[in-house]
Amino acid sequence: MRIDVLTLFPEALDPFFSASIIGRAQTAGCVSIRSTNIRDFALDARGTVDDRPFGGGPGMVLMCQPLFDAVEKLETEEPVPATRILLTPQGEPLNQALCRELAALPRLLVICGHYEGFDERIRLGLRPREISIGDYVLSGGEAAAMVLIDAVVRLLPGALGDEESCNDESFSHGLLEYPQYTRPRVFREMDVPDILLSGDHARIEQWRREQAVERTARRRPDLLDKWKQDKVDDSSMKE
Ligand code: 6GU
Repeated sequence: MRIDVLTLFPEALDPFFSASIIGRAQTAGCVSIRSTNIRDFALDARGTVDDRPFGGGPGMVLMCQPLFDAVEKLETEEPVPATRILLTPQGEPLNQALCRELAALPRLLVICGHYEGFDERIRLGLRPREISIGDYVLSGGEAAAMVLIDAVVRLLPGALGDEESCNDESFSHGLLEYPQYTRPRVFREMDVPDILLSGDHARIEQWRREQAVERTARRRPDLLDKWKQDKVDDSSMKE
């Protein structure tokens, strides 16, 4: 997969893409991520990319021209068609299903904004898929780009050490993860549950399942309802 990020702060993003799982995924050849400064496409020497809003009001608005030029330049550099993504709190909410959908695409072009807003013609002219990472306001799209790219890249084949550790986690089955323990068996008078030391893999499996359901019921009843519904849908499909 190829990912381009258009941002006014590439220096904020680049260290994140070089570190940890994403860095390793790039070294392993699963993904190639490149950030480009929107300011490089300004036409004047001062690097102007924003201007005051028509109609008045506070703040500055990201202009069309630098962004259109940047998108068109990046897209013609390579023949692989890019899916344009605009990060905005007005977008569709990011979830695991959407991450899976994005992970199956050959190329993403992620646009971060860092100003009070975009010229509306960026939406109308570039027709990006608009995505939000949650119901709160960030000062810019950079943190959202890190979230989205992390969540997508870890799903790419070969990005994680072993495929197991990806499939088993929260949301893949629609439930939150079960509790995990490692050594020592007792820490500050807190014991590891006996069943995990029993060696009885069938019962351990069942216990983990129960813990996951119970934890989801208590913390995220909304997810549990959805999980139950999906199970019903699955079994009626098989009939
Ligand atoms: Cl994608 N951008 C900004 N600026 N704020 C957000 C967001 C994105 N998602 C949630 N809040």
